[in-house]
Amino acid sequence: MSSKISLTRYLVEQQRIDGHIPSELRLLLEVVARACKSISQAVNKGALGGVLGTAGSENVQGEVQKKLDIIANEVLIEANEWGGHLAAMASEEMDSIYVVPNRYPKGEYLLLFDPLDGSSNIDVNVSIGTIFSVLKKGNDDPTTAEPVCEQDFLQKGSQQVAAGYCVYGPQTTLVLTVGDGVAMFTLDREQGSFVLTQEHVKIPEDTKEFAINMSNMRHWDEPVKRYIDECLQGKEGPRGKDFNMRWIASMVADVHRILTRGGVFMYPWDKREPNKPGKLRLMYEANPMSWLVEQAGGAATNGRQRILDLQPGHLHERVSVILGSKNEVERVTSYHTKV
Ligand code: AHM
Ligand code: MG
Repeated sequence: MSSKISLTRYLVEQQRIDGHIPSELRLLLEVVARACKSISQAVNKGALGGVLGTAGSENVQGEVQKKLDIIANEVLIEANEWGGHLAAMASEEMDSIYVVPNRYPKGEYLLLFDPLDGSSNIDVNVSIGTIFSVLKKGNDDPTTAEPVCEQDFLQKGSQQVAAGYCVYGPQTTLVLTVGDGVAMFTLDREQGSFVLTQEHVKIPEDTKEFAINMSNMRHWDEPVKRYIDECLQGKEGPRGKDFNMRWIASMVADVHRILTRGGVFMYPWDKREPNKPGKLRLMYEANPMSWLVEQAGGAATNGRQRILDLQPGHLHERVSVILGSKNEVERVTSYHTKV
């Protein structure tokens, strides 16, 4: 790339030339990126910044919160609440929605996030990330609008107007879609800005790499067992090729690898807690990742249906996730549907 294109310029061009995004959405995305920059700083300091370890509290899903979970959540709220572009926010780390306080102007967008995904990796210095999804509040006439409530958030993933993640790994990379393909921006620490490093990201349709937590094998459903078993048989089995496995235990890092070189990621429903549809959360993990993957030519299902078509029933709803290279996702899905 001859001249560097900053995230700001990319967004301005999306707004001005392509007409993809209104100015308020452009501002919102810039603010989210700024928040990610400051989370990246905190992550980088690690023990030196006193940010490692647990916070001694639990979130609404009964998971122990790490200090960085809480710091990242606060950074995102503080950065976004005053700009005038948002009506409310929702987060993995907050029981209910956070309505923009009355002292600030309100906008028509809703921001959802998992502030620090892959929390179990924080203290062991392995890649983690922030995932975000942007929706538009249904009634956008501020004179008649009802106060924002959880119901406003319960939209299908196909209604998202922007989605992305920021991975804090060897590099800090922001990955974004506004419905015009997927673009990647690497944080230039000297300049303090995100620089476009890849556009029109494309996931290969076929792959020889899968990502699943194999320690859960005995709990899986038959279609997942069948798929992984066939992969493990390698060249000698029905797939006729050897497969490689990766599991980072950080969805952001696993999806980043898949966007970069292909692969299939699965966190399927399993028998440990049969009433729970899966581990991952639909609205701020599966939906944004599914849209990114689809925008890059991949596919995402819950084993039976396209994730982006699922109607959420509540904010913290969980879902079974199979996403990545199109032909593999279709194969796993067909093992569920054609029995
Ligand atoms: P978190 O949002 O609490 O960090 O949990 C989500 C993470 C995903 O990033 C990852 O794919 C999965 O949990 C790993 O789970 P497991 O430890 O069961 O393998
Ligand atoms: Mg998460």
